[in-house]
Amino acid sequence: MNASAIREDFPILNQTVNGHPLVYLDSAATSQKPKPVIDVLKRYYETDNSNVHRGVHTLGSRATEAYELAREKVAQFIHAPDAAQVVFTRGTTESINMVAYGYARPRLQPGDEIVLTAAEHHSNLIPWQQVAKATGATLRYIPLQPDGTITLEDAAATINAKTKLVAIAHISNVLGTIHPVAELAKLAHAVGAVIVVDGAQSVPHMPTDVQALDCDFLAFSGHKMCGPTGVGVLYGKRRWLDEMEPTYFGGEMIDVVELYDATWKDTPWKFEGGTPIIAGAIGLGAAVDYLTAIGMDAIRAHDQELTDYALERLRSVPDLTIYGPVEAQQRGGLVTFNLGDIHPHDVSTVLDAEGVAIRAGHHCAQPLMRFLNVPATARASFYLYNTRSDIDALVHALHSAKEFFQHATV
Ligand code: C6P
Repeated sequence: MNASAIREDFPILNQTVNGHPLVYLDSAATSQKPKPVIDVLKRYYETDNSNVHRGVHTLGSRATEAYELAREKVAQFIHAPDAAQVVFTRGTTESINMVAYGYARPRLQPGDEIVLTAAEHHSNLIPWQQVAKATGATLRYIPLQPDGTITLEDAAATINAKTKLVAIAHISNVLGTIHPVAELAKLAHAVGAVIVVDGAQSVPHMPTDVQALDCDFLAFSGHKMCGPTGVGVLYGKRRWLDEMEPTYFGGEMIDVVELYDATWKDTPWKFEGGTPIIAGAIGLGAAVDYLTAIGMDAIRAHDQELTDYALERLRSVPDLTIYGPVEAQQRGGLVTFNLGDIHPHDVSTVLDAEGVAIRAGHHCAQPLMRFLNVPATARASFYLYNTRSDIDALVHALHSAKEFFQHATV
């Protein structure tokens, strides 16, 4: 994979920020968009824009065809058995909430347990807290090791006959930890529970096969995988999607409407009430084409190579604490750290002055910050357009930050 050539596809990267070439290391928050995706969106609005599944005119047919083709592309990308198992949503957060409201709330009751980890993003935590409050179910946490990983022994001890649902990120957005989802699915299924996988950080960065993982639900966002904002996916096993009630009611999702009752369309359209995210889905389809042409294995290998290099180079920065597993093979393409006792927001501000964009804060994972015993961290995250020189720029900027704050405190 030639990241330098790939960079050329991303017009936004070709600019200076504060007098320095932009070094974008915040793809875990949102990725940049390549020209082919931008072009597809532009062409859609210039030539095909119309509502879907309604009009019988030519533009309506074109838009509907493009929208449904995008569903097929996404299904192939994650190896879903059937495109009907791909529901377009606004993103990971909405997808998980749909499972919480449509699957969990009607089924769970007092005595039931929901298993998760303290490393979850708030989007894969708060919906389950709400389910627990509404149903009387209990939340149980698989303990974290000091490096933020979990062990299968602990998972097996936490998942028991009372477990009805396991919810876990495939890759943590803070530590980069890759969780053993396929093994967790086996543990969940052995006790009759379902597993909900938060794929926000994994689907953009590694090959995903929902059948091999045997997950019951998978949630992810288009904007972290070269697609537009405002579109995401809920994949589900056909049986669950068919049994689940829709979350939103109104136009588009109905079959027959009477004065006092109504029936719904089939899966997946019953979940897509109102005018769906047409351009977003088509843009996501283009992103899937783009990533597929490069190859998800190659993207994963590139992430790993950069993470390895970053872990090695960052060790040269005095006073830098790196969180998470030490081996790049155990991580996604990101590194989370703190520089001495300098607040990560200050670190990020100094880095920005050198054109280096990273994220600082609690990363929507406050319980994990408490586990790490820090208020916040800084995070550099990589993607297919990053190169070793981006990491060199990060390391250089961190040395500058260290020097700046040393002088500031004297
Ligand atoms: N994490 C980050 O900078 P949405 O916002 O719905 O597209 O994705 C939510 C989400 C859920 N799970 C995980 C593991 C995530 O990383 C995210 C988004 C961004 O880490 C924004 S907080």
